[in-house]
Amino acid sequence: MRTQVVIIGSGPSGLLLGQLLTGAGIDNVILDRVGKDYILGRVRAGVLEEGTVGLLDKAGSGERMHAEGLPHDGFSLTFDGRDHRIDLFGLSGGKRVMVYGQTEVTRDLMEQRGKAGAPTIYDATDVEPRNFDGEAPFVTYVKDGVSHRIDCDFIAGCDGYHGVSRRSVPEGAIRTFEKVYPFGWLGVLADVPPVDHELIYANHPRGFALCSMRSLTRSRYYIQCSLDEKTEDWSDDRFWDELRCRLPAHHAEALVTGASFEKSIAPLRSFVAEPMRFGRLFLVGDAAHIVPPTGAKGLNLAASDVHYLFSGLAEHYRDRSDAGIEAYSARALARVWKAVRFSWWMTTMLHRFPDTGDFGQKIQEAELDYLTHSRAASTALAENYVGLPF
Ligand code: FAS
Ligand code: PHB
Repeated sequence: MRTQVVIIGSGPSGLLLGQLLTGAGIDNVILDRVGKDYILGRVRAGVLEEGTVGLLDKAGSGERMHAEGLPHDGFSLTFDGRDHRIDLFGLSGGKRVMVYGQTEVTRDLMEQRGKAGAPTIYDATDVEPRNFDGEAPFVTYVKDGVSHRIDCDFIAGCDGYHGVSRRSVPEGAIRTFEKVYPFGWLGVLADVPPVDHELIYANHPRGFALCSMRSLTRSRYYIQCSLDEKTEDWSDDRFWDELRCRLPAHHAEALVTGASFEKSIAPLRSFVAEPMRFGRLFLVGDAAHIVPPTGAKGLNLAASDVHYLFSGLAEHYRDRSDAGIEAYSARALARVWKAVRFSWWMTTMLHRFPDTGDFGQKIQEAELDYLTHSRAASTALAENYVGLPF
C-alpha cells in the first residue's frame, strides 16, 4: 500500500490531523494498536481552548460540540474557605473556553472520518516507523497475524506518551526533560448535576480538588491523592466525603452526590521531547509532551501541534515549499514550553506538596491572595488558561 501521510495513533491528535489532511485532499492512513471502543472508553480532558474549537470546526467536526458543549466565561479558585472567580472573558479581551469532553471530540472526529471514507486500521500490532531519516519512509505493522507495509512521504507520530514513534528515534538525536509530581489525581464521573455552573479549582491543606463537568447532568470530579492509592480503596462515599472537606462550606453543602460509573487514578508529570521532527517523522501531541492536567492544556497542545504540522504539510503539497515543515518543531515547542510552564505553575500553586509543610501552604495562600486581588496577575492567568495564540 502507498499513501502520502501515515498517522500512527487514532487519538485526538491523529484523528484531527487526519481530518484536516483529508479535507485538503492529502491521502492519509491512520493506524492504532487498539480498537475504537477502547479509545472511546478512556476518560480524559474536558476543556477546549478557542483555537482547538476553531480547528475542530475547520475539520468539519464541530457541530455537536456547539450544540452540546458548554461555553464558560470563567472559573473559581477556592482557598482558605474563600471563593474567587477568575473572569476569563473580561480579563482575556472576550475569550472563553468550551467544556466538552475529549471522549466526545474523539467520537465526532471518528464519525467524520468514517463519512469521508478515509482508512483507519485498528488493532494494528507491531507498528514500526521506518527509514524516516531518508526520502522514502514506510511503516510496517501486523494485522490478524499478517505483516503489512505502507510506503509514504511522511509519518506523523500521534501515538501518545507510551507510543512507538518517540522510541524509534535514535537516542542521541533526542533530548527529554521531565518532572514527576509526588501525587496523582483520583477522578470520578457521575451522572449528577455539577456543584456549580463553572469549574472550581480548590487549594486545601488536605490537598487539591477540581470540580468539573461533562454536561449539566454529568459531573467530573478530581481529588489529589498519593501515588500508592488504589481506586478499590475509594468507595463513592469516601470520595464524596473527602471532596466536601476540600471545598468551602457553601459548595460542600450544595454538592449533589451519586454512584460513580468511572473511577481512575492518573499520575502527573511534565515531559517534553526535543526536537519534534526527525527527517520525515514528526512527533505530535502526547508523543512529544505531557503536562499535569491542572491547566487543561494536554489536549489543547495536541491541537496546536496539529495546526503547525498540517500547515507545513499543506504547504509542501500545495506550494512545493518545505518552510512549514522545517519550522514545525521550533514553532510547536515555543508554544509547548509556555503551556508546560503554566501547567507547572498552576500545579505548584494548587497542590499540597509533602515536603513544603505549613510554610508551603502559607506561601500558596499568599500567592492565591495576590493573584485574586491583582488585575495584572489575574490577567496573566486568564490569557494562559484560555490559550495563547497559535
Ligand atoms: P493519546 O494518548 O490520546 O492517543 C494516542 C493513540 O495512539 C492511542 O489511541 C493509542 O492506542 C495509540 N498508540 C499508542 N501506541 C501505539 C502503537 N505502538 N501503535 C499504534 N498505535 C499506538 N488533558 C487535559 O487537557 N485535561 C485532562 O484532564 C487530562 N486528563 C488525562 C488523563 C489521563 C489518564 C491521561 C493519560 C491524559 C490526560 N490528559 C488530559 C491529556 C490527554 O487529554 C492528552 O493530551 C490527549 O489524549 C493527547 O492526545 P494524543 O496526542 O492523540 O494521544
Ligand atoms: C476535566 O473536566 O476533566 C478537566 C477540566 C479542567 C482541568 C482538568 C481536567 O484542568
